[in-house]
Amino acid sequence: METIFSEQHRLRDAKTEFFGGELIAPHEKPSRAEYVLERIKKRQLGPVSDPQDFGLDPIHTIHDAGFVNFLQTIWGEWTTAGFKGEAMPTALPVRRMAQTCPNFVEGKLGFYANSVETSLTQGTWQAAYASAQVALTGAARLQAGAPGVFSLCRPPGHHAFADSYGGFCFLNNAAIAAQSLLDQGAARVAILDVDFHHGNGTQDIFYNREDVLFVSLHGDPLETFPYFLGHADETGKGAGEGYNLNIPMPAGTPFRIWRDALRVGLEKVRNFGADALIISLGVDTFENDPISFFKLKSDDFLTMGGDIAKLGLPTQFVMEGGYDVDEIGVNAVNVLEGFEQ
Ligand code: Q9C
Ligand code: ZN
Repeated sequence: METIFSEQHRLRDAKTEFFGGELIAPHEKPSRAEYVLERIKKRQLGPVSDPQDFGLDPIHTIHDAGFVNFLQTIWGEWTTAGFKGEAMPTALPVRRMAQTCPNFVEGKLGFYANSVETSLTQGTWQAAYASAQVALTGAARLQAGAPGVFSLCRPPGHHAFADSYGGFCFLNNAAIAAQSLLDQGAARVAILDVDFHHGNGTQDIFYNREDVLFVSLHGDPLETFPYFLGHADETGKGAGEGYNLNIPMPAGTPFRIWRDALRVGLEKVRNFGADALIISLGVDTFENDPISFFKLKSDDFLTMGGDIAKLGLPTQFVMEGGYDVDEIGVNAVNVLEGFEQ
């Protein structure tokens, strides 16, 4: 399988994540992608290619123009304002407050944030832009007839909404790839999100639509991030009714149970009649993940890939989360090798 990868991911190298009332070294760090790449080379998975540059237009098919402009300009505004640390909001437009974008940088951050652990830094936009191009290039490979491709995206994307960032995500790589497949002629695209966390941004982007099916297997949002979306009764709206499937699961879920949920999700994709499948590939379901509570073992990721392959659909894997950096390479590449076996 071919991997699409950009060195530009390193430009996202934040010093801080807001966690437990402290500013800690981020879980989402450059070594994550390097370890996955190292494993790809060790296992000789296939060629590693640079992305093409498709520009901003395909990003604007998913994201609000004001939000994209915010991501491009916020670091300059933050430093101009004289702040010393990395950019993060202090006030959020929650229930009954005005939903108007403020002029001052601190207010803009609150307006465009959906969670506040993720700081904005110099280079974040450039890395997020490159990550989206990695996703777009993978989609182009599927369009050209590849049966499978791996977009080694970093930073991840599934917590990015059309107009908000958070959860270590800025641009929604999987959503941008799905829309580009549709714009190149696919009639129906399915996104199956196997990251431990609910893909709240992806769900919201396609919630009213019948041409993109979204299926997510994740930790119950009553117990874990992103908390405010991902319940089983969220099934889509309007024309999109029936095209969203959430399968939340409790702490301690082992692969035996998780695999039953995968079977249900894959059956939903099969009945949908997708032309192509995008996997939001987080491996934070791993038993030793530092911020998650499922119990998958490294071998289970091979089985997962094999189960996905049985659908027989052109499949693009888009990297999302996974924070046990020592094992992220083995776990992610196991899914890809399981798919190809
Ligand atoms: N106590 C992705 O996996 N913070 N994002 C969790 C845990 C945010 C995860 C706090 C986790 C974001 C792409
Ligand atoms: Zn995750």
